[in-house]
Amino acid sequence: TRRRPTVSLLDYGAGNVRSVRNAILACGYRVIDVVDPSDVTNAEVLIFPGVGSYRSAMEVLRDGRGYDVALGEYLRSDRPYLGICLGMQTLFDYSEEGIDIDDDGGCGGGPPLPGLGIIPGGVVRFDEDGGRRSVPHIGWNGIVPRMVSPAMRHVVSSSSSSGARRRNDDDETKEEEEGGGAGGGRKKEGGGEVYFVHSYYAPITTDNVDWVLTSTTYEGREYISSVQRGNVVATQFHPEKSGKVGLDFLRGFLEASSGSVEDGTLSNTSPIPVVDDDDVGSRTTRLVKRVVVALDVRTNDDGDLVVTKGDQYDVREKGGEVDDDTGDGDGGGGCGGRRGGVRNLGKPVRLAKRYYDEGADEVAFLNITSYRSGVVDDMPMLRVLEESSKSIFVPLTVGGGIRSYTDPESGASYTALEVASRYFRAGADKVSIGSDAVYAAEEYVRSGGKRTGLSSIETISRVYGVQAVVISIDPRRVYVSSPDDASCARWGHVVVSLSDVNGPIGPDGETYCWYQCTVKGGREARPICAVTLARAAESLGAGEIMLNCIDMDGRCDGYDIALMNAVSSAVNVPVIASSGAGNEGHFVEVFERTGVRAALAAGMFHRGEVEICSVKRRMEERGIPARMV
Ligand code: 1PR
Repeated sequence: TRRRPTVSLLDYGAGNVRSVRNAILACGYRVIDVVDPSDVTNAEVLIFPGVGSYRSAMEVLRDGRGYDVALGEYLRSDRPYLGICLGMQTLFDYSEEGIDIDDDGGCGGGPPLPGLGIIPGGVVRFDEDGGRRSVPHIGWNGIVPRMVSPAMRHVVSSSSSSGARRRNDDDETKEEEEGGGAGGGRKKEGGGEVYFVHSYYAPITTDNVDWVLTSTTYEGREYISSVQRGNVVATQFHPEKSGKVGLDFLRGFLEASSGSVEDGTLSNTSPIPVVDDDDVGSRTTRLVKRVVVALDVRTNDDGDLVVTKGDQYDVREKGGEVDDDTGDGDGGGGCGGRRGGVRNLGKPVRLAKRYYDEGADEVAFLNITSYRSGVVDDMPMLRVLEESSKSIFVPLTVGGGIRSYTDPESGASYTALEVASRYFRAGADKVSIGSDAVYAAEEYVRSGGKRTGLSSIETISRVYGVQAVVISIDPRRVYVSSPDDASCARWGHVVVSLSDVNGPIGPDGETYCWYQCTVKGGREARPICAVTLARAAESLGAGEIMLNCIDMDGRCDGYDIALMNAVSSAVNVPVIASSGAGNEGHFVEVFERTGVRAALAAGMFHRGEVEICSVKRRMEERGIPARMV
């Protein structure tokens, strides 16, 4: 048997590399950290999971200690290397990421930042041609192989494209054995998608085409999704976040590297071109619509951390003891008085792992009692993330309590960035900001659109990238009788019509409403509307919007279509629809009728009423792209 080489991990502390580490461990390899440029020189296999910004990555490599020289020599001598995301982008000659972007999306000037110059060409922004594309490109997309290499052999057979989707033979056999399952013998589609999250991309040029291992299409633009030459492999996508497909890719790379380390034939992983250019041109990939599961987490009356779920944000059983829980739940459902214990729907890590196995594209943990105290010392939640990230290889979001905070006992103060950093180090890929985003947006609007650079949204996105900052909006309907309601006009609230949507209409038959933002999990109403908040948050640097609706939460009546439309048409960043899903059809409806790019559900999955795979099957039947597992 081959000796497994030790993997050296180049971690410069800018984000979540825990999941890369966990993915390598899950493949059965040992990991050591690079702490000095000589560790690069002496590495058997080097993995560079670039996170953060291009500028911060290059600054670390060029900080005078000699990482750039050591890495350049390592790469030029064709030693086993896997770069991920920025770890691929830094291989190019330059990136435009360092160039300031104007408010109108144009380049504000300044030269591109030089990279390592291993691969000819540069890295440019997706909306470089006038801001038509939504950035960042977040989610699961296909990859079209242009070559076959040992690292890719698991992936190539199952990669997807809308024009000529390939099928995985294993899937076919299994499906036939199962007699077609609920699909009634329908051939399985999809599979093989991998997870992307980036705003900049490397175009294919005649100078770099012989490096291109796979290409991917995003909103009509074909670009380089992975490269390989000899033992140097790099991916724009995140294998460590791409479920089983990603782990197979990583394992393939590590196995191929084991051979090259052992017998000294350093180029034995060279890829073989399999697809000619004309063929590739006709095959485009597509971004699937994501199915997200949310786990509302809190401590129950016995002190255990449990997954719970409310109705209109009230998580207590109806009836039972007098609630002495300092107002918990009073805001959402307006249900004070006599209520029972906190609903316990399971243990967070176990439940999240089950959803990962069943095909969740993303899992979000929300600490719903974070309004009470600071979360810097929130060890249980940090442990949930640490444990989850060992066995869950899709993106993990954590929300609740992402704000600056002073510990009342010790008097120690923490910035929102410090709080977020704790969660990133524990394994989160994104943080979701609720209440603090409302305050920041109000300030932004009050100042006439000035960015202070100090808000949690700005500070966290500057260090970890916009894709790492999700804004969780908790609005409640305020009914009005006319679209021209005078007070809405005065405050700039966006009024929508409810004549054609799910859920209740106003108590006096009103068929219009605006969506009032709340803080502290629905306990306090604020003067800003959800659309204004979403726009302001995007301007401040949010990369995604998780759009709840207190009126629809837990009702199983479907999403608030009017709200989803109002917000998704007002911003360019992806919107995740949330609150109200009760069956597969609700997912189809929100994807068909609105511009949301993901849909989230909680209760229906926790109660075992609907399975993730049946949601996705229904989506595929209706022509909505889904990641089939
Ligand atoms: O304000 O930054 O500390 O964040 C607090 C976070 O906790 C916010 O993301 C807020 O949405 C969440 N939260 C606070 N209180 C509650 C509660 O339920 N009492 N949960 C709460 C919000 C909304 C979704 C829910 C969907 C889908 N939960 O997570 O899972 O509505 O549910 P459904 O499919 O069953 O209808 P901060």
